[in-house]
Amino acid sequence: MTSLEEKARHIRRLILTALAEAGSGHTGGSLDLVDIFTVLYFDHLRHDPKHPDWQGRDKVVLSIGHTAPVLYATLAAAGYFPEEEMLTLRKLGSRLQGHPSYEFHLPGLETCSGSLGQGLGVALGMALAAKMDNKPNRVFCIMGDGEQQEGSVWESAMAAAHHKVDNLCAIIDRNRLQIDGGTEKVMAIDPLRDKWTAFGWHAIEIDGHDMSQIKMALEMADQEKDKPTVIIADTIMGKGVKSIEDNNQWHGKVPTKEQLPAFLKELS
Ligand SMILES: Cc1ncc(C[n+]2csc(CCOP(=O)(O)OP(=O)(O)O)c2C)c(N)n1
Ligand SMILES: [Mg+2]
Repeated sequence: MTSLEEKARHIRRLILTALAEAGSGHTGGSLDLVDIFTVLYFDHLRHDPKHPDWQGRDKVVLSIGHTAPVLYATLAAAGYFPEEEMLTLRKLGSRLQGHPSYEFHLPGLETCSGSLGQGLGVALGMALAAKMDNKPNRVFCIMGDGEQQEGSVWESAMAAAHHKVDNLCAIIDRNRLQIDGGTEKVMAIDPLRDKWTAFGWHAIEIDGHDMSQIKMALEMADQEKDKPTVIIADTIMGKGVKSIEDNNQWHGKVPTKEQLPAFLKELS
């Protein structure tokens, strides 16, 4: 059986290849979320890639829609659609738009996203609806750390705690970078854990590249009663390719076709 680490390497390769082919997109955040997505889709979620509309499924809302390649590559690797389709990323009419678009009916995609600050409200609506119907579905919302500067995040956070939406789990990609540089320099978001706790959430901090910590945090979130959970995952932007790691220049830059072979070799 392929290990989760091998899966993650494969997903990173799919992402880099698709982005180099597209010639534009967001490499840094897509790569740094791979370990989290691998654990989610290959170890944790209740889902069935052959039946994407199965009513009992857990749902993932990618609030940072610019990191769409990690969602697409993971869905493809899980069997929702052929991996070859990754090469249509960002092409006119493709199901794999630069930011997730529900309009194209991509199997496994739950909603549009890309306008920062909106995903948590959407995920809250899904989670609250499941609770009101007494259904066991859980909803996971992936947010950025720069995204924490959006006021609407905190409106949703307040509402989720008020309604005791314990089937909602937010995961924050704490790579400490956003487009213009360090989050703490652009507009500080620390102490982030204290803020979420003050808003009534169960907050957990982990290393977002340590799969055993990711697994454990997701299990703890499952067990939590009467409170939503936020997992603040410390990550390294561009994780996996040393020469691009921890550099905000790679927020919205892609490998050239000349760079690609060396990057893929690092992940072989
Ligand atoms: C409402 C809104 N404002 C601005 C943007 C443009 N934008 C896209 S990604 C991004 C940076 C977000 O930082 P972070 O959440 O840390 O993502 P990372 O750079 O780590 O991938 C910005 C400003 C947007 N998509 N939506
Ligand atoms: Mg960031």
